[in-house]
Amino acid sequence: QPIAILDSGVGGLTVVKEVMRQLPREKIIYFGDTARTPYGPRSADEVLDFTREIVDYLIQYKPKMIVIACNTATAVALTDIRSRVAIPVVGVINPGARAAIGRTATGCIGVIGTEGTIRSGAYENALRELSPHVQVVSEACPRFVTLVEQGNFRSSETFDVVYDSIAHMRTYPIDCLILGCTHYPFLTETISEVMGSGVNLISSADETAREVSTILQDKRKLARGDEFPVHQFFCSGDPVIFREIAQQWLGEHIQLTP
Ligand code: DGN
Repeated sequence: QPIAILDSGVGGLTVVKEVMRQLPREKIIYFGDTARTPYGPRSADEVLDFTREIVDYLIQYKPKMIVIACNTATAVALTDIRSRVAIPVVGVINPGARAAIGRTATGCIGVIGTEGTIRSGAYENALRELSPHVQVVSEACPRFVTLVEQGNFRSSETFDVVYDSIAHMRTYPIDCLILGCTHYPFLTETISEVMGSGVNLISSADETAREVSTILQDKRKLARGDEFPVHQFFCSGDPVIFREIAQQWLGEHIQLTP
């Protein structure tokens, strides 16, 4: 049985890469809604509808778990999707929040994400629930997703956009910055250049993959056997750019169904 992973576009591939690294025997089916990306500026109702549609599609493949590898969708749809399916559903917000609380020394945590994620307050809520006195500095970075969907990770334009969006966060004693959008790990080097080496970047992708692993272990549902699975990728929009980004990021040929 596969693990189903979904996102508004290529962002969830950051989670796929970590799941592949940590759990190489697990088969993955991935859906990137590239025709309707970005989700960030859309209303909560719309994002909820899109997420339900994608889950209904993926469920046909009889997955053993669903990973909502999109912070924007996790913020508005996690509870709903959990109530609709009988398998574990993992979101990307709590794992990142937990990691940040575990690592901060200053007690001041930065969060960057889409407008939808930041507007929802989901990270502040998750962080404060874990540690009521933590200081949270949030910033929506609406232009990052477009750059990533274009494969524009390391240009001077990208540096300028990242600088303009988050350099001001350095005025706070932030020692952990949560990359609260699964597209952002593609920009790790640039974000790190802007924030400086004293700031620990927390990728929701890495932390989520660890959670996937823990849940499968607890439920004794880890894949066994000696074979390495063939993963399956679907995207709703232009397959050319999706394939290019996916192959570059994952470092292998991918089987893509447009
Ligand atoms: N990758 C998604 C996230 O983590 O929020 C959102 C990207 C988008 O559609 N704006």
